[in-house]
Amino acid sequence: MTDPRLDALKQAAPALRLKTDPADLEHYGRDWTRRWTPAPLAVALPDTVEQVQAIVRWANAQGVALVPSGGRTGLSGGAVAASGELVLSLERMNKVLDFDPVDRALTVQAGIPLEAAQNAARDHGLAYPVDFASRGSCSIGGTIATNAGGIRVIHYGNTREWIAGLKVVSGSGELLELNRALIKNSSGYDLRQLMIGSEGTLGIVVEATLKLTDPPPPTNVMLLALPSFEVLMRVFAAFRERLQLEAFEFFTDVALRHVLAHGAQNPFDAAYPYYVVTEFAIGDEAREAAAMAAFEYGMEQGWIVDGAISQSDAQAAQLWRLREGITESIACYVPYKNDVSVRISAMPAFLAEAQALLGQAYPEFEVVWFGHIGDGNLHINVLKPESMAQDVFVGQCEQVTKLLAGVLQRHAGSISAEHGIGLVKKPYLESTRSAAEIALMRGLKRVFDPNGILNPGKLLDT
Ligand code: 2HG
Ligand code: ZN
Repeated sequence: MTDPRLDALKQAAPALRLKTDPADLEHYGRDWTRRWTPAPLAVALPDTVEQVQAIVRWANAQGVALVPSGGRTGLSGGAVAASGELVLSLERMNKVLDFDPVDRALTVQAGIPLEAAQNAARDHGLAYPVDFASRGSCSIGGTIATNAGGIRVIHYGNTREWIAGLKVVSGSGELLELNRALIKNSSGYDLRQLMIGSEGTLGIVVEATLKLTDPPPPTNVMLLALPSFEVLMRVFAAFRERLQLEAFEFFTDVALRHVLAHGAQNPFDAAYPYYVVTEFAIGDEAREAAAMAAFEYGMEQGWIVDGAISQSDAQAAQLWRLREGITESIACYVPYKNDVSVRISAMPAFLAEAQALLGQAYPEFEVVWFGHIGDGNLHINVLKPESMAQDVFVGQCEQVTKLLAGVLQRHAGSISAEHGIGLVKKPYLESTRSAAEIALMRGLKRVFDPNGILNPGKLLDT
């Protein structure tokens, strides 16, 4: 017997695809956090904006919560459906709708994978520069929901900088056309920017117009070995002063060991405690000389103890794998993830305090440090010992995160740099946002989603 609410949905949108098989419910009900047991009511896979609107109206009428769903590569539980929600998957709405060479803009449906949008931009001789390791699986809608960052923020900024316009279905089912891809538009509140990073709690993004830019310059990739954590920000300052950086990423020997165990190649014969992968523009002699000068300066200062430079695209990809492969290589340990940020200027003091705290708090757990150090963003993954129950492990990590949130607050940082708050970071939101801000956020939620059907319990308690 089908649920009468689903019968009503079929009547409201007869052509809508619905999935209710247990395997589908499990697949679509979880994201990469793997902490919650998926338990959605069903999965809806609309093909059109009208179907999305019909689902939202039905959800309001029936009092069913909706979980907007893209590639579910999120790491904060933002796309988890564990309480009888309807998963609204945008995966069938995955097309490029328009390219405008004059505007240098690409209009896509929200379910298109990031990599497919990047490829479409490249086919037109341009680039969509937001980029990170899950590019093949995540969706543009998901990157908008979290204001995703990634490995090129240092040069290009976050997703927020690259969204010219959005079509969004609000919590009451209206279709909003936000900013209509205008460059200049000083006509009141910018609701497009409000939607970016709202984690599916204010509206469902159905279409986006992406700004495109010139293709990236020719680049080279260097792997640097560093003797200590303390020199990291000095190396960054020296490289940023001399080079046009496209990326500046850091990881530890612990991270490297995991990636190597997953089949990556180590260009060094010796082991070192800290590493940087940096990509920078080349193309003329001056730039190439500057890269060598930065490296030599770091060696002279004793801040760099070894280095490797890519001689081909294949070698560049090999060096990148050492950094981009980290998340996958430790996924089997169901890590507890921190994704924190401070201003770059606050990084040295924050790092010293965070290292002291975590060294003391986690004497028995393996802790993997890596991240977008050039943006002031660190990923600190704590690995669960095999013999420890997941809830005991998470409970211990949550106690430590409270202390880490205190350190972040003192350094005016953020508990979520780029993964979003979702379910995982919700208890610590007050460390980053003031009570007045949170009250305003709640008010906005009520305006856009009066019946609280959009991703309830994510980001804010309902
Ligand atoms: C990355 O930078 C992603 O590779 C994932 O943001 C980070 O797994 C993580 O903690
Ligand atoms: Zn990251």
